[in-house]
Amino acid sequence: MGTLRGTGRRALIGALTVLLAVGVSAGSAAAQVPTNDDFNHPRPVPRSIVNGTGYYDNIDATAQTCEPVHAQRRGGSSVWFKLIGRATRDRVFVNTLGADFDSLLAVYYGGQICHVLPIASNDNCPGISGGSSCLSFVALPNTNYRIAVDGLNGAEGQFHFKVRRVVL
Ligand SMILES: [Ca+2]
Ligand SMILES: [Ca+2]
Repeated sequence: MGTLRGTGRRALIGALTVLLAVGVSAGSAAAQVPTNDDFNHPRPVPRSIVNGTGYYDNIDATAQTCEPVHAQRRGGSSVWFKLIGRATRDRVFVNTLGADFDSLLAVYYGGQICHVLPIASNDNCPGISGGSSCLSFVALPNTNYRIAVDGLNGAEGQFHFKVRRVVL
């Protein structure tokens, strides 16, 4: 029950965040949809990134036709990253710890959203409150992967996207 109560609270905070964002942007140009909203326009994670963190948001992001259901949960506000493969076989650790909304995280192989192969996914990182996500998977040499960060039931907000690669 504590989980449900926590989720509701986060949803309310998410709603307030959206209202604030709308208020701030009123009178200026229309709010910007994240540039990595679509599967075909992912934010690249270059092969030079072995241990890196970026700060992003999924505010006003949308779901696409054919989009997989990430982590077996209803989403609706996904953004995409493209992990560029290295020459080595790596274990890749990805997380959104500290996100200010209840995130979903999922990794896929394939270049067409209607025909991707699920590799790994996570809703809530074990032992962490707040609904942030974490996972790891084995990345094959010279192979690219798409990684989705979505919000549970369309939740939106800001998140750290952390990637760490360890050679196997
Ligand atoms: Ca999207
Ligand atoms: Ca979650």
